[in-house]
Amino acid sequence: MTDAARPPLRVAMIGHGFMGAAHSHAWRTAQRFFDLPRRIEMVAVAGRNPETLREAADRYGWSECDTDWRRVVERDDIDLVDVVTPGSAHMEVAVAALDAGKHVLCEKPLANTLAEAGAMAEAAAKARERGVFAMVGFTYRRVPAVRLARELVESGEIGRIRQTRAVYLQDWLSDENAPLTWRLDRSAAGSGALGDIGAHIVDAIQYVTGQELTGVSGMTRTFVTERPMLEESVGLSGRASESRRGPVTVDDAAVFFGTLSGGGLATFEATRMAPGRKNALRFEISGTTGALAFDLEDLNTLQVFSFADGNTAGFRRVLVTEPEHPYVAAWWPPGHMLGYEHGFTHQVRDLVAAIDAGEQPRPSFEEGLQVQRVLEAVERSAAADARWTPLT
Ligand code: SOE
Repeated sequence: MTDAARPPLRVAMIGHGFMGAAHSHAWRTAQRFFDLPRRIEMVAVAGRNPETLREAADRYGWSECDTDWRRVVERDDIDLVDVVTPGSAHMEVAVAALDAGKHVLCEKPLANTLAEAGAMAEAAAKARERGVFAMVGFTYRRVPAVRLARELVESGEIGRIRQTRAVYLQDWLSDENAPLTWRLDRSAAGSGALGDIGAHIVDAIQYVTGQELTGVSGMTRTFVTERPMLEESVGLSGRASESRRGPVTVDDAAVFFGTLSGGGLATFEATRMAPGRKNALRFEISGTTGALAFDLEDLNTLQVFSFADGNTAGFRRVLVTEPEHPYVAAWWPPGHMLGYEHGFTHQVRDLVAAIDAGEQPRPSFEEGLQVQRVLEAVERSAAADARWTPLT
């Protein structure tokens, strides 16, 4: 059981869109399934629009709401600030929270620019000296099959890594009349498919292999350069205006390849224009003695191949739903599936455990900065016709 005698961890969330819903669910659920060292109190949520804010607070279970995020961040009765705003606000909110002595969880990608990400990593390093911690929300690390992949690589199961291939495919922008949401506006989102979903595959590959990308070459495209303005936001998209249109200022797709610090080669593709693919984050890791493959649209399984099992056997489909698999014991009996939201719940579990132990939760802002270096290098390479670009 979560220790009721310990002081609670009092949380505030800034922003309340799609990610706000996923994070709220996690804050509420983690202590019901995992034995957390501290009880969680969902104290306050902040946002700009008083009506949608009130509705979000009631629906997702926050006790209070406030349209002034600064006031919330400075409150004495808040221990942790969860940042789920568009990327353009990450730096300002996260740095203010760290300066005010609050632990921070910040959605990915860490920031919209390398300079902002650098300032955030610096603020996090200073805060750490005072026992205050920051973490960036690459939640897919907490999908049991992804964590298992990491453990198998670490234990030498597939030998030395030679190649990795990763794609993140969605189709919600295939329709040329899908409206201009903030995710299509460079000043709010920083980049398009590259930062939104490319960031996930870069992190997944660096995490699972335990290696960093050292250089890249890439290209980006914006296939639809103008779209109807957004009248009303609904989920990832919304209702499009019939008369007003505006420019798309981010990429629709990015393809790139890079070198890994262990000497291997890595390829990547991120697109929100792959008809039929809804949320297909897929990767395959090829080592000297075996390989691993994962598909988020089939997230309870990991494909494992080992030459030791017989060269003709092909990949084995491992159902990652046994109690010995990462995080699974806290949930259902074997074979009873987990979903998208569980990664967020596991993230809260690991974050609270690390804070309580006085340890740096992972991924740290430094790890978020490393992903940002990759994204920035891809953009620089793409601007120079795919020129080879070492990471700076
Ligand atoms: C939208 O493309 C999105 O919601 C991303 O922003 C999330 O990070 C990813 O988990 C799913 O797709």
